[in-house]
Amino acid sequence: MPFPLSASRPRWEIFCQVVDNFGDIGVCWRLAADLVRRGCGSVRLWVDDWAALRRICPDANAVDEALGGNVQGVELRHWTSAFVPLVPGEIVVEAFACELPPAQLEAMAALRPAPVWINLEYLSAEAWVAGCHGMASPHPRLPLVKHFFFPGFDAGGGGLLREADLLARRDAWRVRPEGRAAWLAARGIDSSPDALRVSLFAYEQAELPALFEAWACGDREVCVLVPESRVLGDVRRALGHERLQAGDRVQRGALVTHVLPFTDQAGYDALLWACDLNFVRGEDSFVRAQWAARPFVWQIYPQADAAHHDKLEAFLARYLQGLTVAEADALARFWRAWNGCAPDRASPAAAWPAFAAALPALDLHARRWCDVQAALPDLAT
Ligand code: TRH
Repeated sequence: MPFPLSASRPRWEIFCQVVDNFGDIGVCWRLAADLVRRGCGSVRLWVDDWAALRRICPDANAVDEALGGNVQGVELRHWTSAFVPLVPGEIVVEAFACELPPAQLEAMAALRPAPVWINLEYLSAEAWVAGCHGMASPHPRLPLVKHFFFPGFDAGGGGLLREADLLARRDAWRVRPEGRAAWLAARGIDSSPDALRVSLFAYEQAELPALFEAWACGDREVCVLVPESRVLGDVRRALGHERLQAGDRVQRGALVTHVLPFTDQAGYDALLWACDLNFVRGEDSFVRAQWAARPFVWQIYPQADAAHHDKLEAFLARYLQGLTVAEADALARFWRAWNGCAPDRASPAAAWPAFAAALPALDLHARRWCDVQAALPDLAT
């Protein structure tokens, strides 16, 4: 996508409005930090929800919310209704169609040459994405042109966020004693070597108690690591433990559950790397699970008009390629059950045995998928 850039190390300005949950700020903070680390220029990140930023990036606790400040080379600014523009960046990114304040647009229009203005869109595997990536949208009144940037899973889209050293760090962490073994020991996670280690990051999930019951009654130990998230209420219900909180460990038959505190993004990567199967959600954790190169289950962010079902199917259509019919069926049936859209209304508990049996094949498949995606240019590039 040819963007006319006037500077080799431009000033970037990213605007992020947190709609719900952590995905929006998760993506924006990751992008901002990645650009700085790669030496792509200076980056200013405006965030409307300072509390959400602090959870994703605990270093922001040291920054004065009113004044803003620097974390990992990124200039953090609180975007409030009293917004006053600074000298705009040469590249201005509005994330996920958040509307730029009128004063910002005026300031951008006064700049010569006009800034490159990018609308970073949500990730989707749907085929129409390639046709819309890079599309221009001139401002109706000001001399500014906005370009749409769509992340994606093939060369027709804008790629996925992947830090340059991510996969090398992951592999080193998995084998070094101070990596995975130390991480598990520090959390008191003492699962047997043949246990299935599962991370569970999810929205509310009414079907969880039945799945936990299936795991508790199974032959193989299932060690579930649950970072604090919206699913915790269902975990409490499933275990009959109303006060369950971070730091707790509960055993029911073959099921051992550990609740973990919400960590920074690096800590969340470690959780994914430590597990054999990852339940993820939304956008950013969904992508990180793919870089973890282990089987995963995606809970898509629900949309009112059920548009998310099409997005789920679009990803499945890509991801299932290369699996046998039986393996593909096992994965698709479990994923659909987890998202409440199985055509036969199967529950995750009913779909679990076939999915569990397919895990060795899905493990190889996850590695292959990761390699194919890693061969494409990443989003920051
Ligand atoms: O929080 P999400 O549900 O975000 C969603 C999606 O982005 C969706 O597309 C968007 O429309 C909606 O919000 C409003 O899930 P997601 O995208 O996985 O973001 C979670 C972020 O939290 C991700 O960056 C990983 C991070 N995280 C941590 O940093 N530490 C943790 O302990 C955990 C569990 C997550």
